[in-house]
Amino acid sequence: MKVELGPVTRLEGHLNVKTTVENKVIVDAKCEGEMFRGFERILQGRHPLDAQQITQRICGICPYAHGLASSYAQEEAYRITAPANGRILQNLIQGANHLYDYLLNFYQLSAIDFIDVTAILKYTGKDRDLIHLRDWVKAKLANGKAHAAAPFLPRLSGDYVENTDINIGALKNYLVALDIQRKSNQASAIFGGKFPHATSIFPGGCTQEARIDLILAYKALIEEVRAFILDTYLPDIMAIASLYPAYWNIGASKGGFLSAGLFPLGADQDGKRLFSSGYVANQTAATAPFDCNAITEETAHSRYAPHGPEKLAAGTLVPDPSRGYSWIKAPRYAGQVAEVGPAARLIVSYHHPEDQRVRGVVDGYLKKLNLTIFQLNSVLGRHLSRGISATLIADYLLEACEQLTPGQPTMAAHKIPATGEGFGLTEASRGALLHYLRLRNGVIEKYECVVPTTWNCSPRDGKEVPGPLESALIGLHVASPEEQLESLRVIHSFDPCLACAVH
Ligand code: NFE
Repeated sequence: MKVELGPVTRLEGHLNVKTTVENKVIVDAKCEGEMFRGFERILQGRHPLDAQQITQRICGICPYAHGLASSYAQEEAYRITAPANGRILQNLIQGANHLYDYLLNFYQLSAIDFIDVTAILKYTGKDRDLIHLRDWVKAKLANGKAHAAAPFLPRLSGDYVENTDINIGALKNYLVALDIQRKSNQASAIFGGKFPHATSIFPGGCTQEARIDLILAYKALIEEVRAFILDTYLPDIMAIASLYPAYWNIGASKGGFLSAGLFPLGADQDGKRLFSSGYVANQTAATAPFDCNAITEETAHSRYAPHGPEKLAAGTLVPDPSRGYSWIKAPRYAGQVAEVGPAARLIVSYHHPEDQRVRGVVDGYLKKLNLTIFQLNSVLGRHLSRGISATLIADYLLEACEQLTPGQPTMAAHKIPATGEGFGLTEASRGALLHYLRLRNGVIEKYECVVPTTWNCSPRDGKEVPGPLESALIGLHVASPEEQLESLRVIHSFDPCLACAVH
């Protein structure tokens, strides 16, 4: 039977997944990005300093990553580098955004695929937030308006957690996590100017100062967020993992793993990063350095004029709604499908000889849970990878605050050349993000973005190879073919953002 899962909720943007199910097993899956956007066209002919502002509008969740990728690309085109303070401030803005985003994915978007929210109806305690939630859900049900109790009800049927205390504890943390996310966003805004779209991110650094009062305010917020990550977020991931161990082996994508590297540790964006860049082939330790020239995009099944694999500098964008099944293009790395995101980032760093710190922390979890590194390529593996990344990032941000030198410059001077080109690489929370820009006569002649969800929700390529999410769904057993709670768990583990994917 054929079952459409769209519009898939609890993600950003417009995703449909068309599945074919036989004997309760998904035998085919197609991810459809359902809306065209066209940011790359909007940028053509504009002044390059518009780019780090306009590209942030691709998304309200990961805007700083777009602003930074654009700034890095412009730095390369202008042949400048940021002063040490400027690079650190860029990292501080982006890092707090990662923490917010991981908590959002787990509590608001994914956890209620496992938690039984109806447990709140049995709540008899004194917590004001939970009493409020209970009475709100009760009132909706009493009015026959269960459909209005979104995002909790209605829901798909399935094997939700049975223990009432665990369910109610998780719902409490769902509410607390909202407050902690606000604190992360406040921290970003201290140096970014505001959330979601930062005014201060700029090629060559950051226009905010490295003032002591700002640094202390930032640290205080990140310390609170870090405490929540250690005391609540990681234990909640472990609790779900202990109840659903099968999900360490469910939802694996079939391609390789790609990371663009995150947080330059010196002023040079091409130098060492906290999380390294690279490509790792599935189930092997075969690694390759990240090479922008190995990236192509193709449109065999996308709603654009047909073309085979194109390098970024040559990339075209001619919409054709009569073709294909998705507005997402099909990016490939050296011709291979690649998963990006928290699991891919850890898998790449784990195999990188210089990333001993990441490897040590990841090894600790793998040993404790009796897992292999490639089991991070799973539903639980992606959630654990976000949790591990959150601890590493929070620690790094606090250390980085100590490396700022108050009073020293945060911006490099620059002169915009008439011609030039540059690549900007970073890891958005959802994975590898690449911006390419080329200048002619001092304006943007060409702009290309290759975005995390473009990789993960890629349609088939010209060789009919499915994208990562498609391949993770094919072979999945579903208890109810019509509802497919299991598919939703797989999809949410990738944390798709369709606004970004199509851009
Ligand atoms: Ni719109 Fe984004 C992240 C980027 S994902 S959220 O993370 O870039 O495609």
